[in-house]
Amino acid sequence: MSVLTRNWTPTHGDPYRPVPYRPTRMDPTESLERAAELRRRMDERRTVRQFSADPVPEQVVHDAIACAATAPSGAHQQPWTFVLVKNPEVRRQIREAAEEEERRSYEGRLGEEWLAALRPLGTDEVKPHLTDAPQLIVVFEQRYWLGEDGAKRKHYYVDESVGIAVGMLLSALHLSGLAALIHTPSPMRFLSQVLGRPENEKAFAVIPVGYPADDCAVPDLTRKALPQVMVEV
Ligand code: IYR
Repeated sequence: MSVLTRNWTPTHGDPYRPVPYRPTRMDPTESLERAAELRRRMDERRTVRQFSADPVPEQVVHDAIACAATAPSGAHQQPWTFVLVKNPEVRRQIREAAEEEERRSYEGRLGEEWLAALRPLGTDEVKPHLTDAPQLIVVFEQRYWLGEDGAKRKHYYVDESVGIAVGMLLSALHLSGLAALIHTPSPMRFLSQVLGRPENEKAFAVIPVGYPADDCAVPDLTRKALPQVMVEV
């Protein structure tokens, strides 16, 4: 692993050194236009499980990961690693292990209440996207910082930080014209092993990326309307 990754403790213990922040203020009319357009575009995002084999421009994926890595994080510790899995044999291993776990889950481990919640989504233990989508990102959360000498430092609000980063990743991919799925095989321990990640990292999500297949279908879902998700006090 590169020094850049392992020694990334940019601010720990440093004094507060403020720098000016003076972004150009957006005109409210433009804000309204942009917000409405963004709302419309984001409402078009769908979780996709059937991908075309067509390649996607890899730079778009790199840019989306770079966008995700701008997320706010606890104590600015940026506790994330995005593994772009290119090796087809490694992807085959991930699919095999994930489908093995999912088989047990769908055969009963999840319990009837959970299975009933999933029924309208049409999911099952078969995960072709793990090998067939043109790109696969596995997101790891760094539960703590691990120095090369084995020194450890606590990371704060890791789940929240990585969750925000993944939300930004999904938004960036969608707004760049790509489709994605957030897949959380459970348990996910096999991913650390297959991808050779260090002990301080824990798999958070598996994200196949690509274009929807020509015959792609999605469940007929509705989103809660704004008054159902927002209260004003
Ligand atoms: N991890 C399983 C099951 C699953 C769980 C939830 I919560 C979902 O929203 C969708 C699926 C799978 O990926 O099939």
